[in-house]
This record gives sequence, C-alpha cells and structure tokens, in this order.
Amino acid sequence: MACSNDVSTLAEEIRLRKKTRFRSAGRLMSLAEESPEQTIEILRELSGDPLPRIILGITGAPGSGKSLLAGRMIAAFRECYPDKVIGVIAVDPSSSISGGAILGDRIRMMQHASDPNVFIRSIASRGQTGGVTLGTMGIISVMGVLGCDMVIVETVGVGQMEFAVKEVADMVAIVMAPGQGDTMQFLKAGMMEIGDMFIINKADRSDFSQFFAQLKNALSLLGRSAKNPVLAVSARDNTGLSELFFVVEKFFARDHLLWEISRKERLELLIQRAIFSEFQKRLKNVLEEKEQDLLKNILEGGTSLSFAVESLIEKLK
Ligand SMILES: Nc1nc2c(ncn2[C@@H]2O[C@H](COP(=O)(O)OP(=O)(O)OP(=O)(O)O)[C@@H](O)[C@H]2O)c(=O)[nH]1
Ligand SMILES: [Mg+2]
Repeated sequence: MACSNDVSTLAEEIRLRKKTRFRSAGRLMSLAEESPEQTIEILRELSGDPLPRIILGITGAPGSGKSLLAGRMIAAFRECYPDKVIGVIAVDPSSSISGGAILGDRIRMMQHASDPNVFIRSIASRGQTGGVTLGTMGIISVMGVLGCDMVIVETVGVGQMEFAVKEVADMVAIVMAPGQGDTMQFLKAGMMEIGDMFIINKADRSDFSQFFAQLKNALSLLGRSAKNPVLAVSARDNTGLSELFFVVEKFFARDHLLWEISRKERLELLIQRAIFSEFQKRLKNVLEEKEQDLLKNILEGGTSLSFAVESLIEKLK
C-alpha cells in the first residue's frame, strides 16, 4: 500500500476513520515534530476539525511524580469515561541526565499501549522551546481529529520547557513533592506564577504533612492559594485523583467560546515566534558570510548601524 505524506490525504484518512488512521496520525505527528513549516500546514488543514476539549499541562520538579500521575490519570479517565479518548504528550529534554526517566515514562505508560482510546506521544525538546511548542500544538490538533477529549502535556521541569507549557495548555498543573530539592528555590524560579493548580504529590510519605503546610503557606504569601486550588494526591496509592478531575472539570466549565479565543491568541503568539526564529536563522546565515567586512566597516565609520541592518535585510530577499 502506498504511504502518503500529503497532509490533506493523511487528515482525510483519520476523519474517515479508515483502518490506516493511526499510522496516518503518527505520520502527521512526525511531520509536526520535524518543522514549523509542516506544522503550520497541518494546523491549516485541521483548522475546521475539533480540538480536544481539555488541554492540560503538567510540569514540575524532576522526580515529583508527573509521569506516574499522568499514567494514573489515563487509567482514571478511561474508567470514568469508557467511550472517550485521551492523549498524552511527553516532552523529553533529550539530555543524558533524564535518559533513564524517559525510559521509565515509556515503561510506566506501556500498560495503555493496546488501548485504542489512549494515544501517547513522546517528543524531544532538544533544548529548544519555540519550535517545540508549535510542534506540540500540531500534535494536539492531530489528537483532536483522533477524537481526544482531553490531552495531557507533560514537560520535565528543567530549562524553559516548564514555562513553555503555558503556551500550549489551557490549564497548567504544577506538581511538587516532598524530598524533591529546595522548594523555595522552585518558588523563586517563578514557577508559581504559571500554575493554575498545584498538585502536591506523594501524600503517602511521612514527611508530607509538613511539606504540604509549608507549601500552602508559601503559596498564600504569594497570593496564589486563594485563587488556585492546592491538592494533596498520591500517584502511588491512587488517592486524590477524583478531586483532581473535579478541579479540572470546574476550570473548563466556562464558556467554550472563551477557550477558542485564548487558544487562537496563543497560536498567533506561537506563529509569531516561529517567524522570529526562522528570520533569526536566515539572518545568521547571511551575517556569517558578511560579518567580518560589516563589523570592520561599522567600527571604522565606513557604514552606520542602520545602513548595515538595511543591507542585511536586502540580502535576505
Ligand atoms: N512514595 C511515592 N512515590 C512516588 C509517587 N509518585 C511517584 N513516585 C515515585 O517518584 C519517582 C519519580 O516518579 P516519576 O513519575 O518518574 O516522576 P517525574 O516527575 O515524571 O520525573 P521526571 O520525568 O524525571 O521529571 C518514581 O520512583 C516514582 O515511583 C507517590 O505518590 N508516592
Ligand atoms: Mg516524567
């Protein structure tokens, strides 16, 4: 059988629920991961298709239990809504440090591998955020056509990815746990500002109560806990999950039109970033060729800065 790479053919195979739709969806997701140009083509093609009702971002300190929690959420979701479809996107930082964690994620989620109502996709962040977030948006829209009601985007809490999750998710949950390093460090890093909800995991641990109280206190000092729910859960023991779903549902109960507006605004921002980054890339190439002459001319007064900029833009045409 011929394997098409044509975006509209692939999308149509999914819409018509053809047998090949899972392979086509995988192909579209790979295209989205490969380049912003292809992602935009996918987003354009799928602009009339439904997006997942819920796009939930999960981020937080490494080792706080995000992956185990995402796995538990899949199981709980499938149990509550047997006919609904759920997707998970795990954004890997692709560093040697977390290599083990990535493998761990795959193994932990393997139990859902044969469930046709669960889609799991790992994408590599390769230290970049801009391209990844647009690509993630492309993957989310493919999951929408596959019928996903909810998509969870899990990002490891290192580098800039934890902030970038805000650009693709409607709601961001920050996961924290006792024994995961300095909490104040985390607070200072500005992580609290992006959280719509705080999940304090590992409630089964003996040092949990103290940690929970400390954190609630810190959050209220920041004026966060009044507006944003703080939940105690144990991914290990499967406790607190129903409160978690309750909070998520409540958050998404607002008028769907408002979601559409904020999603559109976020998408415009992501495309703007893609334009900047493409522009920067091309400019860098041109600059590399001309740099020495240009710098010399500017330094020696042969050319002004603005003339240099204009001549570079001319070269880009
Ligand atoms: N006691 C206890 N351990 C937990 C709980 N949730 C997760 N863990 C353990 O914490 C460790 C890290 O869990 P992960 O789910 O890999 O954490 P993560 O946040 O995805 O980690 P990274 O992907 O590396 O950022 C594992 O050993 C889990 O078994 C919990 O509720 N209680
Ligand atoms: Mg993980």
